[in-house]
Amino acid sequence: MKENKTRREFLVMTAGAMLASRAAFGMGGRRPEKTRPNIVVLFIDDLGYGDVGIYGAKDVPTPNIDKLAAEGTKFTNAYTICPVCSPSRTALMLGMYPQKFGMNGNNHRGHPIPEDHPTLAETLRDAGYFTGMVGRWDVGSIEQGPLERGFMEVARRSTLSSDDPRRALPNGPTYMQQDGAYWTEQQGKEMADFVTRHKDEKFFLYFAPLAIHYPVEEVPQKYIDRVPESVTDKQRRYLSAAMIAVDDAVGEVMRAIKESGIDENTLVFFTGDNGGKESEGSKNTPYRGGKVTPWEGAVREPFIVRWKDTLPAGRVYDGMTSTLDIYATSAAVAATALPVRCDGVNLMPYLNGTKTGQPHDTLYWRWLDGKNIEAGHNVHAVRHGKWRLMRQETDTKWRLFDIEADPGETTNLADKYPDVVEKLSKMYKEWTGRLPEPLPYLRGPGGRCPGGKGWATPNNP
Ligand SMILES: [Ca+2]
Repeated sequence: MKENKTRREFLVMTAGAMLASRAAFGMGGRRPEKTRPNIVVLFIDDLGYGDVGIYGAKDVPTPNIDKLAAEGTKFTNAYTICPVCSPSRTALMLGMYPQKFGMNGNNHRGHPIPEDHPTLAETLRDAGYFTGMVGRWDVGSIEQGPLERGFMEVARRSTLSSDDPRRALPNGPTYMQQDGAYWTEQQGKEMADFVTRHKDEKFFLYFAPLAIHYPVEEVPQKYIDRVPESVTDKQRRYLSAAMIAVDDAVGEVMRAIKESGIDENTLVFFTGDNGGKESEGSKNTPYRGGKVTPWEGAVREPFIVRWKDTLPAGRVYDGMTSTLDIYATSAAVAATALPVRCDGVNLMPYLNGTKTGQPHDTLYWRWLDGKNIEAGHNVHAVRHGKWRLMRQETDTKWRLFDIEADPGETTNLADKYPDVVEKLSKMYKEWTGRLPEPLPYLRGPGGRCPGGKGWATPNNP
């Protein structure tokens, strides 16, 4: 990131951003340093709506995540912007629809993100935050790793040696470290370590574990032993065990935050990058489908926000929100300007009751991974009010669902409500009409994360 470009973009402050900032703080200027919170984003890979206890998963014990919700706000109408990883992660890090610069699917992975678009890490770093990442990246080009795009520390991953027999696992080894440690468990310790070392600074911590992405079969037996006996499906047992490990990691970082005495001054987000993969044992109940499907379960996500003593505890919020809002909310609480090209909304006024109505009236999806069109990998969708309009590339007509009355998308209402189809399809056409042509398929590796073990910094990558 070129410093001068960053500053130029920061200077472009809209009246809206200033007002939102003032509304969030109930004051006219920059928030006093002592009340700007630390920001923690817990972004779980392939997290199904039905994979979290507080969201109805009776077969997955997630006491630490459930506690986050009990002490904060549980969202019931929250979305990610894509049914697959890379566009979703890019949207989180840039606070905008990546379709606005041509990225529409994982096949666009590896293209650079615009140099003059500061990432959330760059924005918070420039606002005085110490920025750290634990997990995977999958944003931008190979040259745009997390250390190049705003993170000051990145927990390095280590992998098994080439002669380790566990390499024989299908798709593995992915979760096991060279010393036999389970990566998700190690990452919980790394988060706690980061919090403890930076408790006296303002920090931004981004946790993006591979879990609960496949291959969940690598989960150690000690986690499988904690899965309720009532879970008899083998794959669901693996997935539930992997989710228990994620929950432990969430517990680790929350313990470190509380023990460091910064509990009331830390804003925590918890959500996932896309819906759960059903063939891996995930559930997206009550929604249909999951990861890499055209259905609601691909993009509806658990979403929890916790800020002790600033936001009320135990609240359920049903306003429509997006992962895009994490950037906007973070910029507001950090009292820094939101880049004008961002699409998200500052959620704080909605959560503290100073603003009513919907954060978003309409959300759009355009997922293009068209090498597999027959499998439904090209999806166009609009959510507006209670309606979900959706069309796969192979469809000749739009499908329309009342997603509130029919979360399982069992009844296509397109013929019954042609006026709604016309209105929403027109809105979609106007949205896509403002987008550039999709980038060529590249299917590159995305941004790299440093190898080795321990903490990497720009001077020690
Ligand atoms: Ca994913």
